[in-house]
Amino acid sequence: DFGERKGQAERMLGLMDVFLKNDPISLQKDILHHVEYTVARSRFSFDDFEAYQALAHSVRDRLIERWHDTLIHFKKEDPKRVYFLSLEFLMGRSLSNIVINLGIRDQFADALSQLGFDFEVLAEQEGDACLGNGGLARLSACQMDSLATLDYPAVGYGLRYQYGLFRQVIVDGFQHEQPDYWLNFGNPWEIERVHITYPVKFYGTVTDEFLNGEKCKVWVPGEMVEAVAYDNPIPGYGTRNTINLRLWAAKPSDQHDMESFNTGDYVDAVVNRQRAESISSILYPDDRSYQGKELRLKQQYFFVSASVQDIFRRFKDTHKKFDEFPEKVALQLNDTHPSLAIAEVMRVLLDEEHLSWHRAWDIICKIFSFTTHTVSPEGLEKIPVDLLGNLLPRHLQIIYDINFNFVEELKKMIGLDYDRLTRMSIVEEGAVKNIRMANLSVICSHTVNGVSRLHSELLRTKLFKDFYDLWPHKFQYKTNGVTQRRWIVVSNPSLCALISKWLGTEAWIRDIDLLIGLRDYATNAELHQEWKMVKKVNKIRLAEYIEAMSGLKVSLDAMFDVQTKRIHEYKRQLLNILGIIHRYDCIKNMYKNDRKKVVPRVCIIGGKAAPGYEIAKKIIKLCHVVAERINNDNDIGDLLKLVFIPDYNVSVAEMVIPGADLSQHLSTAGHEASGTGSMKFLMNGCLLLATADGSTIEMVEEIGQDNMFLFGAKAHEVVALRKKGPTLKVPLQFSRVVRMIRDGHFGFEDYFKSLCDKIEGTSDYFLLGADFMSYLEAQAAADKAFVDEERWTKMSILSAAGSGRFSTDRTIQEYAENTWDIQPCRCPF
Ligand code: OX2
Repeated sequence: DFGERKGQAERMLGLMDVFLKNDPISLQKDILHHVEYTVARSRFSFDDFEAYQALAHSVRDRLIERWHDTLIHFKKEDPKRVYFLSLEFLMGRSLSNIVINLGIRDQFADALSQLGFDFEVLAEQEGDACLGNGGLARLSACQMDSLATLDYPAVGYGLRYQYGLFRQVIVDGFQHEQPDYWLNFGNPWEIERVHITYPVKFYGTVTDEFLNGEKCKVWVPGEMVEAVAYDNPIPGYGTRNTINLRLWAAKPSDQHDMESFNTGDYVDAVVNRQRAESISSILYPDDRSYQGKELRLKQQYFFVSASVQDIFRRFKDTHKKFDEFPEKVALQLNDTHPSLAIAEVMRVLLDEEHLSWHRAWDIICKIFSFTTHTVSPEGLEKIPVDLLGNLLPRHLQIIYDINFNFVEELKKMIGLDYDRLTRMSIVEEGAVKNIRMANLSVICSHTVNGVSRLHSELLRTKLFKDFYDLWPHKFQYKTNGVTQRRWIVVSNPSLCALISKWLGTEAWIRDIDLLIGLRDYATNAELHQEWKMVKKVNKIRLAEYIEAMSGLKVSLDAMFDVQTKRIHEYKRQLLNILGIIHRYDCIKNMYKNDRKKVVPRVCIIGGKAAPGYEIAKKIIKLCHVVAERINNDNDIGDLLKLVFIPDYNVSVAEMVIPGADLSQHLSTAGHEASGTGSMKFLMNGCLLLATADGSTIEMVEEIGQDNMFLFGAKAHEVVALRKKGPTLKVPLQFSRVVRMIRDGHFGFEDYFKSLCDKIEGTSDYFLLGADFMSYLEAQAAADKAFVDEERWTKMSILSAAGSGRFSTDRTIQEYAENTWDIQPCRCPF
């Protein structure tokens, strides 16, 4: 107790400096101290990796100071907090981001150079934390950065997977997956909280019991696992606020399964206990379909249950009445993955806190908000009733009860429209009975958000039309963003310096709207010179990477044309490759003189295919065989090169994006909910070649159609085009390139047959044939613009200048004001 130990506390304070110092000598002392005592190497002999570890620990010490101050401040102020529940966070590396947000990067760089080390070299020693698949997971990471920077009282909750997203290695052009056991080299950014643990229950039975004369449900579990907290402090920029990302790891529980120890088979019993850890062992590598997998469901409930217990514990520390719960708690569901939280909060309120159904339900309706990232009905999560009932018997009962009440209410409102009632029910009837997680989330949340304006429109008119008609007020959207701290300041330091110089301030790093000021200099010759220099520096960095990786030397005068994202049919990497084959074919058939007019290109493709996604894997192989052919054709030289970048992840993106001239976003309109890669390219002054899909539509409004290369069918035209089916005329150019693949021009014709079949005739669901001419025209327009350097540079400046709307700072501000109803809570310096 602090009161009793007040004397000692004062003495302790006197023994320590109030804050760690950031002058060069103090920093060097700190680093050496960590070399000697944390890393346990002699300070006279340590390598780059050990230096990185010591550096990371010195940074972490400073991070922890602010984190403590923030947590104490939040505790004192007791504001309403948002709890951000997400099964995936794609953090990438942390060091550079943290020192920049703490404002001590240059000090550390100086201190290190005096010790004979280079900050950038040490930063490269860090591995990526890949606890997520793609857009959804990186969005969570960017949003955490903005929550901290904008001083919002927020806590992120997720899972601490031992194996992150698989590492992609390419062998003979084929993707192979290798495990990413990322914790092998330690993780200085997390703090293990051995005392913050919660039991998580699974299986078992539910019985009726009487408590004080009232009937209540008691869940007797069949298995118990312990959730241990690992805290990851997330610093804001330009503020002392440092918030917490709490990730849960599964450990065997001491409370349960002691029986099996008494039966005598001690070794088997220990091995059984070890199995508990498998719950948090692996991230599912498929970003959209994991239906009916028990382990996946266990992961979902595991992290939800631990988080909910943590939230209740924090609330009950200072509050007695549950009616105050909605004034203090906002729960954000990042897609349906955490939506068991609804049933879990309901269960705790009913069975453990003994609130009436009416009071508990009232609380539920006030605290949950749901964001969906999905466009297609097939992408919506369903859980077989048998599976759920077996693993979480009490939750299934609660979901049934919620559904019963909902359907009764609905009947009163819409009458006995059975089709509609069937569609809206949480329970899907059929050969396999399923729980529709999206319906559960929509019914129980006060707000349903889409991730772009178009996405929201599709939700209201298609995916959730029945619900929109019933509750129009629930539906909002928050166009996604990315954080400029990571995607300009960390990844493109030269551009960052240039922007600050021309705007005369660094304030845009917190206030992104200031970027618009660059418009005033869009035709300034001096800026043009400097802007081109920055691009060149970044292209050199990328070219060196390509050479180191593949041995291929690429020309810096060529247009660097990039498409990096998960491989999906709807994202149409295939359209890109067909376009490249077409370009190759055209060059081959040109007279020597005409070749002089060709704009040289380095086409760069990168991305991972889900391990079980055959077609996506074939696309990767196709890219390699086409590259092999083109890159080894001496007749083509520097006019065209094709490179596949293996193992695309956050740190690779940080290098690729600043070096791109053009970036491609080719999803069939109506299929990309938002897209966030495009925002990163845009901020880095890269021109976009894109369909009018997801957030691209809003980008056109910000930077103008003249500054982008748009092509293809619009979302509302896609349905009609598909209906035309066999009567749709496909251009000859398209048939010709597909024929080249079929005829074995690149080899492996048998292997690619199914790929070709998928895009010809009526099976061309993603409309590659229909959009092909329009795509080639957009490519030609990009070539034309590129040769006019002045025009290109102006377009590039205007792209960056107009990218302000696509910062997560804006997204988070909108969530805070219109969805969560929370206020900033700034920690005094
Ligand atoms: C992605 C969406 O595909 C993408 O369009 C969006 O920008 C991103 O989420 C962030 O909102 N898994 N990943 C996504 O959706 C799902 C499901």
